[in-house]
Amino acid sequence: MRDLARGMFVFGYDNYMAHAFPQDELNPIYCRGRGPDLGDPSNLNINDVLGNYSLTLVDALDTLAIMGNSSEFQKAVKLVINTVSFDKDSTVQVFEATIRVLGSLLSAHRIITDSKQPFGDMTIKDYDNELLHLAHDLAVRLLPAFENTKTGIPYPRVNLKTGVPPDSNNETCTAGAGSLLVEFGILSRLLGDSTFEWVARRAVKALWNLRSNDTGLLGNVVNIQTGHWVGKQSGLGAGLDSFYEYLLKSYILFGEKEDLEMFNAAYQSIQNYLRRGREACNEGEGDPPLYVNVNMFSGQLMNTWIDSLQAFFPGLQVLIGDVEDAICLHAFYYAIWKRYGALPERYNWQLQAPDVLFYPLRPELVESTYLLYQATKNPFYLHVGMDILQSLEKYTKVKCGYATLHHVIDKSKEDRMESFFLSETCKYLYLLFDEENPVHKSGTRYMFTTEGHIISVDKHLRESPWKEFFSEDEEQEQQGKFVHRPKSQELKVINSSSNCNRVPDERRYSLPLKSIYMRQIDQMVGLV
Ligand code: DMJ
Repeated sequence: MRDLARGMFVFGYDNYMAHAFPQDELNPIYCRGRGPDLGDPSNLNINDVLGNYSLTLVDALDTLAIMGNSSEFQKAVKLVINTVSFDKDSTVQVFEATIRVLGSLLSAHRIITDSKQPFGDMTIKDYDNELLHLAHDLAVRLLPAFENTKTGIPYPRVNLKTGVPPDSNNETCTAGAGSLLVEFGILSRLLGDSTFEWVARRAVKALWNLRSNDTGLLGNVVNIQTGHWVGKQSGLGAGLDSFYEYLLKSYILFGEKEDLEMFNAAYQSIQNYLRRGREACNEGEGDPPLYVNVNMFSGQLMNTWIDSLQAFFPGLQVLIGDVEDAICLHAFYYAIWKRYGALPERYNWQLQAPDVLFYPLRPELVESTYLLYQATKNPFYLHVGMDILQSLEKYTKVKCGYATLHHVIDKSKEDRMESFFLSETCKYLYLLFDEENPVHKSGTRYMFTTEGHIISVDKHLRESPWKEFFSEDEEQEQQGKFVHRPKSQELKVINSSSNCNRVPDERRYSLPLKSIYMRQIDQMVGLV
């Protein structure tokens, strides 16, 4: 299975290099490349992601390293250094440029400069921090998004040459504006320049201060000048997903307690208002736990769909040790996958049918599967990974790569292979089956950014000249490579009897969820 996952990545990557590079994306059906749709600047679906900066190559760098392919990694890094420039008349989405490009450059820079070189020789001859300089250059070009905003919440889009476009939209989604802290914080700490972390942190705090006094929830779309919520929907998926993720991951990386405090409060509100179903995942009566979309002010149900982005949440729950609850939500998403061989973008749990039918090769279910396997070592998750791999091969493989499913039922396709397929979907699948990978065995603790880029967690990133140092003692108390365990008084999660609610060893080789509950979930998605 590991070789199959590697083969999937290689097929997509080689075809991108052969048919699309230096353009941003591969059109895998017609075997050609695609850059920003300059003819139609309003085509945000495409232009938000593409920037005319060889996106897929940049996004794939650390996957090459994780797979131990040093010659291709070195070749790719040199290509990036020699050919990628951000001095482009491209209007990009700040969030996408940050997580896909900035994050990848920082990750690869750390891999190159790691004195231990756990993935093999990934050093670059005469490397002079070029990737860090590129990251810096990009971040400087993104900074105008944080200017002339009354709240400190950034504009969603910026032109890399000219700054915020004059006709710019004042509305942004919470995840887009509030999930920049990991990459901006790393950059600040590597450069010793607080600017980037400061603006990203100010945005998080501004959003946080706009949460509802009654429920503690945030909405999904906000006006950056007035601070009014334009979208009052609160949920775990689109518009909010990585906001929660980065509160916790910023804490893991930088050790700033305020990030953990915000995460804890957000997690509590999520449990109070979004979680429906029986109290425990694996015992008791009632419907299986499910996280729904509610009005941020009233906590009232807003609709009856969940989206595929939400499938990342069990992985986040693993990081805080709420493994039992993670098992149930993951099982729900896996049941949907089993029914369609993919995850529809939106699934209506009341109608037991998809509301939005496409599947753009997203990684979230694989990501949670991988993290649950790391936490439980239950072979069930290897089986899930195998199932996902086989469906991808069967339904999405085309002449020159892997294509977006336009329709999860009739399996018709769109000519698009998003860069996260190589940076996340293939990476998590490969790591799931590669027990001996240095990510698991090297003794270094790694954290994945929201785009799946690895960043080693070490005390140097906790040092900031503009903040007091994170205490060594506290750092040593944190154990485990993936399962971060904050101190009990710091992190209290509902439905958890302990902070790390691990699955007992005796359940390791039985189903993680009692078969009666598995069947119940299968019934809920119309599988049986
Ligand atoms: C990725 O770009 C990131 O994971 C992001 O946080 C949201 N989801 C997409 C892939 O689905």
